[in-house]
Amino acid sequence: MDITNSTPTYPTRSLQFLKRVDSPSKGAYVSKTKEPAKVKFKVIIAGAGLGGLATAIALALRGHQVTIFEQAKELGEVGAGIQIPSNSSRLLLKWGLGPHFEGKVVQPEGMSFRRWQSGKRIGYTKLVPDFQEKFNAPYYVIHRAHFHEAMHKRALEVGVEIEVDSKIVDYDFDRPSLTLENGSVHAADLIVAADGVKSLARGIILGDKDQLPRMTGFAAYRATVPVEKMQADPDLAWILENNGLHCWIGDLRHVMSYTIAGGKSFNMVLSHPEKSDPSTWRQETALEDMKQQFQGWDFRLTRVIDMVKSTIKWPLFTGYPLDHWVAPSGKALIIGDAAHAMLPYMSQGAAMAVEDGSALATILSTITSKEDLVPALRIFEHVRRTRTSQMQHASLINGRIWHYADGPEQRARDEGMRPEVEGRQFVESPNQWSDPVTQEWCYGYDADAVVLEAWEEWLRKRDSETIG
Ligand SMILES: Cc1cc2nc3c(=O)[nH]c(=O)nc-3n(C[C@H](O)[C@H](O)[C@H](O)COP(=O)(O)OP(=O)(O)OC[C@H]3O[C@@H](n4cnc5c(N)ncnc54)[C@H](O)[C@@H]3O)c2cc1C
Ligand SMILES: *[C@@H]1O[C@H](CO)[C@@H](O)[C@H](O)[C@H]1NC(C)=O
Ligand SMILES: CC(=O)N[C@H]1CO[C@H](CO)[C@@H](O)[C@@H]1O
Repeated sequence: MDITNSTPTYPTRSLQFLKRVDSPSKGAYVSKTKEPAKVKFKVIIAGAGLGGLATAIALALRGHQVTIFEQAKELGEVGAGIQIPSNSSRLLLKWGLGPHFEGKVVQPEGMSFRRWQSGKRIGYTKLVPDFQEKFNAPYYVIHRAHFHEAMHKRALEVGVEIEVDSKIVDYDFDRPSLTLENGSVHAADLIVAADGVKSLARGIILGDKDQLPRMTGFAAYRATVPVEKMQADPDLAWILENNGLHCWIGDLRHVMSYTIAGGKSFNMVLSHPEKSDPSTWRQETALEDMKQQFQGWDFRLTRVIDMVKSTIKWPLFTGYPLDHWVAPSGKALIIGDAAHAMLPYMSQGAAMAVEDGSALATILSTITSKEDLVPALRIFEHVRRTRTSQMQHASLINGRIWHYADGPEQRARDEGMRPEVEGRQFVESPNQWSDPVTQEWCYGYDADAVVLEAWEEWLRKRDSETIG
């Protein structure tokens, strides 16, 4: 074995410089992850959300034949923002979404955490140029509708067929096939269900092992305010400078905010405690309730909240690591929120679905015979289940770190973030965007490389067993 060339088996930063020798687009894995598939599959995807579209694009780019069935009459997303962290943007740009993002994405200069009452900055992660330099990809925020539209356009460009107004009412995962509401039956080599948190496929694949995503005791209001309105107020204009992300944190509540729509709209996600059943919520009172929840917070924040004309209240669920994602036949699986719903506190839900799609396309394009489909899906399931359950956990942990009432934990937390605000060196931070170890795990993750490595290891093991 060539020891000098093998991956270090201990934590080290001593080889970091190697990452900067060549631009990443010339790296071995990247070229490998662009190779066309050796076996071409006919794939049906259930659901044209961000996860379904991402998976469709990744598969079609490798030469697989992809059809999506979507129940909605028209494609689209809700009117709110979404963050696209570096390791998701890296994949999306590789898939050619760049031109569709132009004029739509915003690249925030940094992320600031703020005290709930004074707005004083207590934590800070510099994103530009740091994330681009460290993780070879920008950190974007975007309007969900623009993100969805970009994905939709790219999917059509690469030959994906999308059928709207096509509600799936049943699956036969042995064949595999699915039945639409209008009675038509559609078969394929593989069915990928990206049908969201209320997934029909999940229950069929897991049977009595199914675990429904659970309420977390939190809900979020989502709202936007036109940027001109804020610019007109001298107390508020600073919030818009450099398109920064700002997160006010306090007792059981927080407000994550940033500018979307190419800089025209200010987006907020306002998380607060909520134990009641979503079916009892009344959207008519949501606006008033929202203002109530944040009374006494930073007067500049509440002034922005007062500018909101309408809001939607969302329940916040988290899933738990599921027993399996792949049907016993090995011809169907769940991905995205269907497989791993999570609190939005790491801003990684859709990013995980993008990673799922990329990893799936990569492993399916490496196999050399249809017989390898089943083991390949098992390896995929293992790798992705590990990654996404960790992210579910990290999201829950942010709910703990951010939501302390004023007191000893809050003071220790704020003290722990102080070096990053003052521009001093640090080796750990309660801010999970800044903590060096969390950061490397979260944004330095290469979904394609990890799944390929696991697959190659499985192949080596199989080959040595056949020979032995
Ligand atoms: C408040 C909030 C903020 C968030 N912020 C971020 C963020 O900043 N960054 C991030 O990465 N993620 C974020 N997320 C998470 C992200 O929105 C989700 O993880 C992501 O949208 C999931 O995509 P999906 O395709 O798996 O599911 P969905 O978007 O739910 O798509 C499922 C699709 O399947 C269709 N479907 C369902 N059933 C059927 C059927 N029977 N037949 C046909 N079609 C069907 C649905 O109509 C839908 O189009 C946030 C979530 C919330 C709630
Ligand atoms: C049912 O819907 C599908 C997809 O939208 C379509 O292709 C098919 O022709 C429809 N079948 C009938 C019988 O209407
Ligand atoms: C898939 C992907 O974009 N992976 C990148 C994540 O960031 C690291 C840097 O830490 C790159 O080396 C990977 O290529």
